[in-house]
Amino acid sequence: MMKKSDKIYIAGHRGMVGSAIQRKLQKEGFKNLVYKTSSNLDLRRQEAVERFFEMEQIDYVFLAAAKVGGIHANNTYRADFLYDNLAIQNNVIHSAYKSEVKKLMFLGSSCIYPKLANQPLKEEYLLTGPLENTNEPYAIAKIAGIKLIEALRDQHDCNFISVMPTNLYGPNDNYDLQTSHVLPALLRKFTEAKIRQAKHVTIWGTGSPLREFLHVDDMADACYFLMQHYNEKQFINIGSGEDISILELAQLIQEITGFEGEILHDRSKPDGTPRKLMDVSKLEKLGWEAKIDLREGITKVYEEYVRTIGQSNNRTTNEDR
Ligand code: GFB
Repeated sequence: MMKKSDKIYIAGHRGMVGSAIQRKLQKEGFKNLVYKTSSNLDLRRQEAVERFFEMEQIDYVFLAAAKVGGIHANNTYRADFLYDNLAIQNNVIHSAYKSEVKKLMFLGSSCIYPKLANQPLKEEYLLTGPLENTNEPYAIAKIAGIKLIEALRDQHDCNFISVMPTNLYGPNDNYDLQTSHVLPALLRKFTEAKIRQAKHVTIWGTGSPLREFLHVDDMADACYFLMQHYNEKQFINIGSGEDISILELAQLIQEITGFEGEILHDRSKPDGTPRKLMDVSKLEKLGWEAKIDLREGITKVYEEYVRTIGQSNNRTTNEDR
């Protein structure tokens, strides 16, 4: 069990996932938290990472640093997604082992599963078929991370674990329309369309792919729970156990934002995996389940997003004056 005085390093604390873990640990009363921004410590640089771990003598690591993005970013920056993620995770995991970190949690993704795997996705379906092409580089990197953790456990008896969260959303998400995931992209598109009183919003692909979404605060809660209670070699899924189609998601966001126009499709954009629903029975058996319902979670994020737009508009006005 982590003690309140233990030194905990959250790699990637400025991202949506790392910042949610930071909020959770602070709420639980952990004070000895270590962070480094990427300009202070580039996790792709082996020597720098080794030096950092030697100096800091860290007890626990949440490895949430990664190059991430939506379907278009994954498919466009294929070399970066493979190289950056392999470099980051190799350096952090290996240095954590060398400096005798008590426990490390490696965060992966639901895209590690074969494109056409049976649903819901059970942990044992890993490497039973070909991956989805649009995110193959990212998935290969994450699978390498899982295998490195397993091998370190086998060879050196490290208590390192891996968790696989489903598609996430929440505060500090990326709203860039070219590189973001679907949920923040649609929130932005519908909000802007409503403000401009546009006649339509265009979503990518057919709208038929099914996706499962989990609020990042639920994910952080699960990570905290698993860091305290889970010590197995087998990685474990984190999800809500429910999915919806992209068109249904668009309609839900349309309703939340109050946009009254039409939804159009850009069919030149890829659909990606037809379905990615996690089997969360292993996690539920341990006593954890998601608490934030999708409509409630999106409404909260929408309100935060609108506040941020308001703040940046105010800033611009003040600076203009
Ligand atoms: O969230 P998303 O980019 O990634 O897209 P994946 C999910 C689905 O939403 C795809 C559709 O079928 C998209 O075509 N979609 C509709 C849109 N409109 C939009 C839009 O405006 N923007 C975006 N981005 N999508 C990623 C993987 O897969 O999910 C990563 O590439 C990772 O490796 C991550 O696993 C969680 O769910 O398809």
